[in-house]
Amino acid sequence: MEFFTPFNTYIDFDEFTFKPEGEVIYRNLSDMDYMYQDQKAAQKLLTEDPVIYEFYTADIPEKKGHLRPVMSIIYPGKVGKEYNMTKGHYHEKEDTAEVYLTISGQGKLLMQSPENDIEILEMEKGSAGYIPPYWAHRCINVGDEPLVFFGVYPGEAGHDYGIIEEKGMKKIIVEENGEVVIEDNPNY
Ligand code: PAN
Ligand code: ZN
Repeated sequence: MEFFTPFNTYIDFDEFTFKPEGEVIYRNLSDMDYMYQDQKAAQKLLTEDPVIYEFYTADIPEKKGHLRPVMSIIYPGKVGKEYNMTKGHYHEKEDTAEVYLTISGQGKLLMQSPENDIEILEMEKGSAGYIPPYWAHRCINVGDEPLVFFGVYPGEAGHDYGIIEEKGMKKIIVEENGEVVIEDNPNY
């Protein structure tokens, strides 16, 4: 492995800045509108094309031996009755884990095993959710403020969005009469 110099990344826990910024990725609704159940609501919102979430990564090689820190911010909101969420993915190198430390907001960490078992962890300030190897993971903002979390994953993990882009995950998280409800994905 090549020589690498130690360095700090600074996260502002009030302003949610991440410095020095490596790559910043913005996901607008138009990047994932097909992932929401209510296509009428999605198409209507597309005229505004809101940023659903953004994430900040440090400039660290995507290679075995390294660890990549990431800060993600999911903005509050819904598409129809479905809360704003990340696309979700399996790691391309499936036997790699990840940890998500929630900095602010209220969310759900939805995970799905290769056997299609579902596990859901609460995300709230101070929760450090463990995503074991092989589990797909998606975060859902069920609150009314930004859901901000810091993650660390192995450099070689890679991201596989394929299956989730095709049919989503087995469960969806929606608002029903003001309550957060977990439902079966009708398209699954
Ligand atoms: C995270 C995610 C980030 C965005 O850094 O990549 O929260 O979610 P999507 O990748 O599903 O769009 C992570 O899990 N990295 O492995
Ligand atoms: Zn991941």
